[in-house]
Amino acid sequence: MAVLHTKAVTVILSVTVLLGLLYLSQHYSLKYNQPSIVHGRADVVTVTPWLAPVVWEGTFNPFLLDSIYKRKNVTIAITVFAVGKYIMFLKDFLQTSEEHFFVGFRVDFYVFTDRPNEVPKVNMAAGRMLMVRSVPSSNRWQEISARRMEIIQNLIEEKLQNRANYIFCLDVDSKFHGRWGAESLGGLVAVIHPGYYRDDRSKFPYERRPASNAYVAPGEGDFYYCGGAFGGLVQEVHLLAKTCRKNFEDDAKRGIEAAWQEESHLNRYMWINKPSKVLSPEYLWQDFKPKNPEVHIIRFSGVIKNYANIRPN
Ligand code: UD2
Repeated sequence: MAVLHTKAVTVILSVTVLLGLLYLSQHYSLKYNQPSIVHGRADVVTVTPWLAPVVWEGTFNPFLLDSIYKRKNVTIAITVFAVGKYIMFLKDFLQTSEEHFFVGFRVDFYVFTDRPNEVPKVNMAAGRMLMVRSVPSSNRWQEISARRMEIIQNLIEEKLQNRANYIFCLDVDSKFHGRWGAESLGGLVAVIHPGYYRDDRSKFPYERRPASNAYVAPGEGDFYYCGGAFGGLVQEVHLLAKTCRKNFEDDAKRGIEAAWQEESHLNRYMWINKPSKVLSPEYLWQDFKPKNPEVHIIRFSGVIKNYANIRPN
């Protein structure tokens, strides 16, 4: 009896020590340089006037961020459209995402295409999945690009609400070149367009006709954001997609198509509903653009393409 009792005590003690070690390893094992509030990137702005962080290389600790979000066990959904000849970009997009995009996290890729048989086979790490959904083709590229909002809204309603925490919606004609990870997670996340971030806002290609729901008046607008990359919490992106879709369709009923389709509506939305995190142009560069000195790393970049060869119109 006494032997049994001693054994039980030993087991209980061992389990307690193990649990203690586990707790300590999760909470105290991460060692990193002391953060400073007086030294940091001085060549770029790292916070918006509404106090959202602007994410640049050198403003965050990737290991710390990964450890914070890994503990939360998050799932990230990605939407990517590869309609018509744009299917040719999918392989590189997927392959480079394995190397750089949320490595070590649970990621669900949703590919929308009219050519499901041409979706390439790409080896994916454990916890990463590819789902292919058929969408109709169109003879107007503007419609393919703009209808993404409707399809994203429907996907969230049908599938994502209880399955994913965050979603990013990305252009397919792009490749990953550097880390894109947990530092990008936030409620509503917008990416600053690489083409206009040094310009005065009067030069931004916002929709300028007051008759459009995407209208941004002179003297308004914070930044010019990309249509090719945005995201955030699933609920926040649902609201964005639903609103942009409705505004786009209301415009269409009145015979208006905004200057840059859903990108114009997205910019209007982000003016009214400020993003809680802004990603610098590191998160969507363009291969044809030489790197500016403040850009220390290009994480994701649009490939050079011949529009006449790949678009339906
Ligand atoms: C910009 C935006 C894009 C969109 C567009 C305006 C960036 C980097 N890009 O790029 O997101 O807002 O302006 O409408 O911000 N697609 C197909 N098949 C087609 C045409 C388009 O699958 O035939 C999809 C594909 O995922 C592509 C995306 O739509 O990446 C955007 O089309 P784009 O790359 O031709 O648009 P672009 O370069 O004018």
